[in-house]
Amino acid sequence: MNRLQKSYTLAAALAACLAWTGLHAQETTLQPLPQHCRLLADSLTLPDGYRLLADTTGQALSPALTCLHGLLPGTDGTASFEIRLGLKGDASVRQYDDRIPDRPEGYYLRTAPDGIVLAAADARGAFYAVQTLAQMTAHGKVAAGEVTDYPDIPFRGIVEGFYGTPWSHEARLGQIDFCGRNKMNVYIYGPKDDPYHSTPHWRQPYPDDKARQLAELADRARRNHVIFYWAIHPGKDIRWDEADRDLLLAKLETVYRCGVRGFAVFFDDITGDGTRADRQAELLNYIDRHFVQVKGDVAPLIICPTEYSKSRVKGNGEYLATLGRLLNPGIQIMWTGDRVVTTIDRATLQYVGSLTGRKAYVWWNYPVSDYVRPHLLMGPVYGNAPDVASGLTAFVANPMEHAEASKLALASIADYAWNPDAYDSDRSWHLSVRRLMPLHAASLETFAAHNADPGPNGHGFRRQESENIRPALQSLCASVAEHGTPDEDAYRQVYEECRRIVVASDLLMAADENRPLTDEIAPWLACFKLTGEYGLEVLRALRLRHEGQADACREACRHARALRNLIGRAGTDSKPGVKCATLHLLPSLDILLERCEGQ
Ligand code: LOG
Repeated sequence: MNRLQKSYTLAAALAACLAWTGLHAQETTLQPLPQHCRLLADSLTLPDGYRLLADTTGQALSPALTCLHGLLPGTDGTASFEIRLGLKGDASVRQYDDRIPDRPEGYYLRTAPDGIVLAAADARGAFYAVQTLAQMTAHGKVAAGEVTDYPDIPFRGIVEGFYGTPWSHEARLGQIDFCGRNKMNVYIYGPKDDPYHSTPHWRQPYPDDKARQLAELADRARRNHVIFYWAIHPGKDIRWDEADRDLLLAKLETVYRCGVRGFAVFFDDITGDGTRADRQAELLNYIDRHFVQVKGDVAPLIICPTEYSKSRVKGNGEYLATLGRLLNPGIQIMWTGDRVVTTIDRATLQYVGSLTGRKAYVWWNYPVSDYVRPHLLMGPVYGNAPDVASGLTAFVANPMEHAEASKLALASIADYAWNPDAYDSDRSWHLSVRRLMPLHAASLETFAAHNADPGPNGHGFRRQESENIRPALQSLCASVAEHGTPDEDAYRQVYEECRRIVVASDLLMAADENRPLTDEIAPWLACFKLTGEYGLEVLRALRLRHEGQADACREACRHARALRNLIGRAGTDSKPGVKCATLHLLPSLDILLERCEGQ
């Protein structure tokens, strides 16, 4: 029985039991979706004060406690409502020990009229229990019920590994908090355009201000139970000699002194001598032996190989086989799948696993848009297989240079990586939209639904787009092509969608709810509004033509054509070439306009 069936059976049993007691189970809005969850429709009113029973296991629980105090500030030693927070074996939660999943990062959470239990397998699990509690809490009330939870994939997170303007320091701090809230435990810092990460300055230490920022990121990561990895990309000009090896180690040492405790070496997108598997393995093993093992508090090393996707593998895969044979066990090897940009399935994991003799550390190239910069990739996250967990150790995603807009996909990726076989892309997308802009969710959803496909690209990676209106667009175009008369129902649907687009653009542009996001996507919002206006004018031309009002139709066509030209010129000096709705909506409107212009 797979997990989906398991949960379903549980849900059916529960429904029967709740029906008997006259209660209704609440459809969960928790994200990532927990493994097992039973929430009742009736929520509990939280008292002003509560008694905290938490064992102080050194510093381990401090991120969880800080988060709990932020959520529920009113500790009161005399209150009758108890909150118990602890790890397996702690006195505070001993009576719940057998409910704690025997899995890394597992936790058991129970909210009931007499109190709350947060009992975890380890410190990160305790932190995640509090994150789940936070999602169950609103306006002084908490959903009542039980959650038993753990991740299926051990490492989940973000690899800031794109070409283009690296994220700002503020954006990174926000992303690390976002990781914590979404139960992601890895952030890999490797922006291609940081000169101290790659050529020309990988050999030099960071200037003081940048070093201070790294220290701040590492600290923020610790507070969120995120492993902050710093990556170096030396392969464009590395010399395989002691001098460069020592410079590289010295650089790692300077970053270590900033508080960073995770390191990666990237050899992607290089040519020449840097691509040699034996030398790369020798360097990584040297770092492992003389740095990671000596320090004792550093996470396992990660390498991004030169042949990081099946499409890059030469011959019979000797390169990867060499890495697999030579690299110390425990060193993680990244993999983007059969192609550079593609979805992940079991077959690709088996392929790379059999070459390297270890599970893959997946670098997923989504929602990265550095190869299609005019587009935003904000549609549902779909296509990865549900049965991947046994073939990989990690699933980290490479985002867009737009940090806030990336959060839409990243929240779903966190959801998928936590519980892949129960992942539902539409459910996840709707929830992620709501998290980003709860007050403008409908508008943001309209925007995101039409900003999904990357357009034609060298990787052959495409996404569905405008799915809600696609059938109506097809019928409208077909009816006009076949008998010149627009199908009424299709016409009305497309008209309403274009109205929605104009309104959504205005509402989002005027909104103060999430300025970092709306400022970031402002050039696309302007283009999106033009697209809606263009659609409305094309439809008006179509109606006038149908009514036989030739002159008025011509005028409408002129205006529509002007709007179309403005769409073609959309963008600003800093963001040239902005594209929206290019897969179905815009091409359909173009066909209709040409038809009207042809009279
Ligand atoms: C780069 C990456 C880039 C991505 C998408 C890897 C391992 N490396 O083709 O920096 O963001 O593709 O364009 C890459 O994916 N190379």
